[in-house]
Amino acid sequence: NDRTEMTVTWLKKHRLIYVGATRHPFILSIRDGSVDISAFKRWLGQDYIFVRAFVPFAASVLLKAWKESDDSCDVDVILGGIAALNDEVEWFKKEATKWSVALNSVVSQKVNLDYCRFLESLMSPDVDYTQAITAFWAIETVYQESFAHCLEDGSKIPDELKETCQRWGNASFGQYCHALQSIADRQLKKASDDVLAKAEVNLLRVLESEVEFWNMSRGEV
Ligand code: HMH
Repeated sequence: NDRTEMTVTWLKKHRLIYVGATRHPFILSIRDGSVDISAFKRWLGQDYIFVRAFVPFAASVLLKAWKESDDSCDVDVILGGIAALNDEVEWFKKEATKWSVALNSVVSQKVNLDYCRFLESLMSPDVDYTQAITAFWAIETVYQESFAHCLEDGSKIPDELKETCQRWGNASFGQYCHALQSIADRQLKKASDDVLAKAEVNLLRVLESEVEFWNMSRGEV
């Protein structure tokens, strides 16, 4: 089996679910301007909770890169991601004020709790760097692909949602996702069959969780 660009092979193999995660009706509604503002506010509150759990996960990936990677550049890429998360947390607070969402009284929905628990399971020292970086890449990439699609030609995003789309859809976030993808591909190339199988299962779990997260934002679960 050819292991060059394993991530590309997997996204082709699991294309339906990937498209489901990156072209979800919620995202399409932002793109065409028909988005239900109460759904957007629900997403904002829930994603703030998710991002707060994503920070320690990112820190765990950084730690694994430092311990297990042959290439010290990995740490720099991940550190850049953590720096962006710092801005992101502040942005959520500002955005919540703008939309009158009280972040401290948002209750985590089941889908979000399950996703955050999955992140926590990936923080375990028993999960190796290859598995962790592959999941990390997938999580960031779903948002990048989704919001970049909102910004493509022909979109009718409401002005007050442009900043949200820019946050994840901008070109430099795209480059960061590509850097994560190269790292994941390099690690997957030299992984054992067992680790490879686990990384693929985790990828599917991420994609399913992302679809559920958008569904939840639309009030469907
Ligand atoms: C649910 N997935 C979810 N939230 C996010 N903020 C990201 C991915 C990207 O950081």
